[in-house]
Amino acid sequence: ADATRLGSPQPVMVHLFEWRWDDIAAECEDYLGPTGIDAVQVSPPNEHIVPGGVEGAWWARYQPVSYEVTSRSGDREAFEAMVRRCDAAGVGIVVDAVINHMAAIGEGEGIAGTSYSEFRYGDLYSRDDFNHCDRYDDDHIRDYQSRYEVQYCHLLGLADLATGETHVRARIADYLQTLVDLGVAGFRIDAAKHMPAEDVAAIIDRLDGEPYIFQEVIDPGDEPITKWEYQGIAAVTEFNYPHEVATAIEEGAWDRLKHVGEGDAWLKSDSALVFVDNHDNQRGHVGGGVLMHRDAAYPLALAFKLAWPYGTPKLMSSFAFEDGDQGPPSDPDAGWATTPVHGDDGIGCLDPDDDPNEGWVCEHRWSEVTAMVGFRKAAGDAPVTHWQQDGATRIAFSRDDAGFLAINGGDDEWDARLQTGLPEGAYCNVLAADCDTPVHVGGDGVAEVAVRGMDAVALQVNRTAE
Ligand code: LM2
Ligand code: CA
Repeated sequence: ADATRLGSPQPVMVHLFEWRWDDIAAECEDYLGPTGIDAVQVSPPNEHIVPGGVEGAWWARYQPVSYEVTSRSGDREAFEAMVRRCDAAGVGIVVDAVINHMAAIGEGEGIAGTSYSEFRYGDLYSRDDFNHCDRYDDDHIRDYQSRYEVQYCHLLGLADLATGETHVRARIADYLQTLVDLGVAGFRIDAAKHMPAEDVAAIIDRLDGEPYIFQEVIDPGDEPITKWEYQGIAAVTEFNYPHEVATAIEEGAWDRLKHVGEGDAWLKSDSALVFVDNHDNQRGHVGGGVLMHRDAAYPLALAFKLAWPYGTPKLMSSFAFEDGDQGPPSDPDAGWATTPVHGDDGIGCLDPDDDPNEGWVCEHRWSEVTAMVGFRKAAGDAPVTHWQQDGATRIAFSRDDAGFLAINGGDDEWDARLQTGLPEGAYCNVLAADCDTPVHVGGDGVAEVAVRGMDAVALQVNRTAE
């Protein structure tokens, strides 16, 4: 679970959900590389269904038809160019690998023209390559308390691959190896909980190269299959994180954030992939009850995440939506082709103050976010010191002698003298637009800070006023 494989000691990842390969390439050069974001999680690059009914639904990407590298985001040539350009900008590509299943049982044609029918996907897989759990008429997963059902029946009716079989493992590993050979930096293993941990391990063992891998295991804490089973293989999504951050903030108990990552219920820091929201829970698809771009407290939650030294943080970069099934901004006349973020015809990134139901949100470009990415890098591996709080809504902590963050989750201004670990000096609040009102830290490390309601102040050692 070595996150430094992403190319830096404290890597930060962003999920450019449903972005086109060409746009991601440009984003690596224009924003991500310069900001210090190390990696991009991209939507599944392989051939998927052409969504009917729900026009352009995003979840078409989670229904593979073949391992051909052609998708709504672009073709193989565009994918390769993106990997090259991002790599040159110092940004790794992390592929969302949908390997537990193929498209929903049925028939149709994929986006690259591959035909499929019941348990047959082109020349890739046929009936014997699938699990047939023999529990119900349709063999869909119903009982999440049954380990067997969760791993051997069909998740949402998606044809469940027999990942215990050597030849199925070999096909999946071939696909992943092709991507490693193209230069991708890592993988998100989709629906890992739905594959026995030993199957995931066996597939990964077949790969040459050292990709960074994180496994998506949704462990609500009361099911037989747990995140602990996967921790020894590679990193794992820590679903306590979005839920604890959201509930602590919504309940006005910001002081609980002090315990994020602490104790037996949490994955080890270097095994944990952490996030405030993801593409599923921001639209209530799997869970919900999280903070997202629409919420006023979201930038503060992200500031906390980027300042808090637990786990490998992933940022969500969303498209706005009204309907949870809605696909990305796209042009129905062009066969649901995704609208570019960059370029003359692109609708560009939304102003964060707008609240429309369509458009690219680009949370990763928000000034608070880019500032806090810089903070995380500057803080390095400095430990948390000087935790302070005033009631339950006002919290502050240092990253030893490298940084300091104060968050005011209340409505009234918080004027306080707070202990930092910083050397004496006049510091810029990196979350402010300018450095017109520097924060003074005395020789004793005490800072005089004024934090407006629902706002934060962040100081970092290399950012002093001139
Ligand atoms: C995941 N992780 O384990 C993804 O993060 C999640 O986004 C995927 O579900 C899921 N697992 C399968 O890869 C999404 C979406 C579902 C959608 C599936 C497949 O959340 O709603 O299911 O992708 O496209 C859709 C329909 C559902 C239908 C299913 C099969 O929404 O109603 O179920 O297709 O036709 C009958
Ligand atoms: Ca399975």
